[in-house]
Amino acid sequence: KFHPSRKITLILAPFDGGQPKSGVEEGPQHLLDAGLQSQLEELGWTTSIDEPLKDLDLLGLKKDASDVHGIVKRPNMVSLASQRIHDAVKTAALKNTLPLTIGGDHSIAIGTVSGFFEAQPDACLLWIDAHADINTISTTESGNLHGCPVSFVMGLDKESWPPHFKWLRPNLRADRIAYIGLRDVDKGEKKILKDLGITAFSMYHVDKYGIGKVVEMALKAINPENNRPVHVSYDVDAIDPLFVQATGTPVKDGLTLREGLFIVEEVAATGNLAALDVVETNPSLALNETHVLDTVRVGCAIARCALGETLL
Ligand code: 5AB
Ligand code: MN
Ligand code: MN
Ligand code: MN
Repeated sequence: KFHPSRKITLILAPFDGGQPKSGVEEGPQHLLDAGLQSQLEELGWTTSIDEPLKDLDLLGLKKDASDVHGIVKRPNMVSLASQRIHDAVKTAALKNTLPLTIGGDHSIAIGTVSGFFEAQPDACLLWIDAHADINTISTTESGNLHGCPVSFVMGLDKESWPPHFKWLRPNLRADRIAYIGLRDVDKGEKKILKDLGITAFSMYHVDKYGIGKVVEMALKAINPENNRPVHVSYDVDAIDPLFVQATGTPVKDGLTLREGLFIVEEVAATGNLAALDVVETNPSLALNETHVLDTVRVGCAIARCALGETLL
């Protein structure tokens, strides 16, 4: 319904500054090499590629030990990258194309979510992840900004923000986000989720209700009339490491591959998917080539299922 044009803007975000492990910046190229673009075209989409981080490379944006703000690592690098991605996503959405952003680490969602919600203020967000990524500058113990994007787009603890994020205008409300797949949530994050009454389904809920009911409840909470554009931010570590080995922060006891794909199949069926991120594929962390191929194939499958591929 939101995309009668069936046009995708593929936004490549080869970025690793939100966490310490290198290799995650190779994610986008691996998905492209695996044929992502032609797979989406086969589903009836036209695709064009936008590479917002090419310019940052030209600017010589590298991991720099002096780029710190208290415990927070690389605020300047993350801010510059996410601002560029914000602009790319917003522009793609305003042109009535569907922004599909391929990461890169999950800090880039500071840009994807804030940019998409500027174009579509009525949107809602489904965050598929083993982690809640809602640490604030005050609660983060790692200082890695890929654990913080949700708190930024919600404007939590804004007084403590590194000055680099002055450009960012928080635009996500607590009643417009729901989580599925959680199983490694920090103490401070649990308190935030509880205090703000955020809809969150952990693996406990998936076991208790089944994935079908969980997806139904999640969508009902953030999109009761099924009339809002849906942004899905999909961290591949939501899926069990049995299927997704090549990722930076794997957590056992996760979604099966079918459960993981079912979530986006259901969103596709609503007709309201309007933006998608697929992040945290890190080919360098695989033990062997099969693991790389498995993980990259899962990344492509998430995108295909979200964009309309069905089993029958
Ligand atoms: B990911 C942790 N909560 O803040 C932190 O992979 C992990 O984007 C964050 O979900 C994981 O460092 C970030 C311990
Ligand atoms: Mn803006
Ligand atoms: Mn995660
Ligand atoms: Mn994440």
